[in-house]
Amino acid sequence: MNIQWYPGHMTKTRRQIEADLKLVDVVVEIIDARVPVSSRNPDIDTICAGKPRLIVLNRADQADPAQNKAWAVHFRSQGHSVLETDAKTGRGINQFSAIIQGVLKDQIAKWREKGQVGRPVRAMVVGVPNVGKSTFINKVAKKKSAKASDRPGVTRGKQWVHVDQSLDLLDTPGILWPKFEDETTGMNLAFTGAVKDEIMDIETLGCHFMALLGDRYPQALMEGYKLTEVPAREEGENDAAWGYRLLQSCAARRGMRISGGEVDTERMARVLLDEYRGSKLGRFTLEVP
Ligand SMILES: Nc1nc2c(ncn2[C@@H]2O[C@H](COP(=O)(O)OP(=O)(O)OP(=O)(O)O)[C@@H](O)[C@H]2O)c(=O)[nH]1
Ligand SMILES: [Mg+2]
Repeated sequence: MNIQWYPGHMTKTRRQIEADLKLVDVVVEIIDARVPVSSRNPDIDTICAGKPRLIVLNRADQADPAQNKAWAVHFRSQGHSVLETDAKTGRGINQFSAIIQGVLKDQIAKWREKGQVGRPVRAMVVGVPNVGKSTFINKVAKKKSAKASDRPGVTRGKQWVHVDQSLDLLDTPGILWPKFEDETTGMNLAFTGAVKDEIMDIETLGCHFMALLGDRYPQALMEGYKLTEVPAREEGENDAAWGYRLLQSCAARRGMRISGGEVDTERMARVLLDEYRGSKLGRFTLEVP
């Protein structure tokens, strides 16, 4: 499954981010705790090189708690400051201000020397689509300033949000990059909702996600769809084929049928992805450090 999504508005946003970088003191890179590698945009790394940066491991509530810890340790070992958050409920958000002050410690000391006491920190919030940038900003600001919704591509232009006298945040539209390194990156971004569903074949995506769950989280699959067992992968059977059989089993258990009595695998694929994205199947981290 070769997934690519890089519409014109993302090219435009990329240029905007490059231009606005000189207006900010720090970059807040929000990544998805479920896919901490795939949700790191290499373009953002290139553009923002040289700017102080904070990595926010958002959607921590949807990822495996032990893996969240491991990923935080991993990024810190690379010299990054890391904050773990659940922007939906606000968990972790109250540590944001202190961490930012820490990241900019030297800068703030310099401002003080120059007599610029009380200069507000300006931070640009960047990340892949749908990772929770606007929700994060709203939680930090304690008001619904930025539009947020559970699909990718909601924020369409940049927006400054004034938090208080010490902090201003710049919300930006989510961006991807022109060519994903491999199939897995594209699929991880698709599973988690960073890629628009309309550009993909959802049934095929569902097959691949079923195979991933069958391999790594069979227990969750059995519990979520009340299976007595997960049909075993046959010798040489690929993800698409095995995943399709798993979709059939789950659709049968849920009584999803099309006229004529056949199981409705396409509907099952949508339900699977909806339930996963809606945290109904459990907390899974799809990439390990
Ligand atoms: N469970 C969970 N849901 C979250 C979290 N953060 C954001 N969401 C939800 O994810 C959806 C997307 O959030 P947005 O804030 O619109 O994401 P965005 O990164 O601004 O998206 P774009 O503007 O489209 O790039 C919303 O329905 C949020 O409620 C989180 O930490 N945990
Ligand atoms: Mg947004």
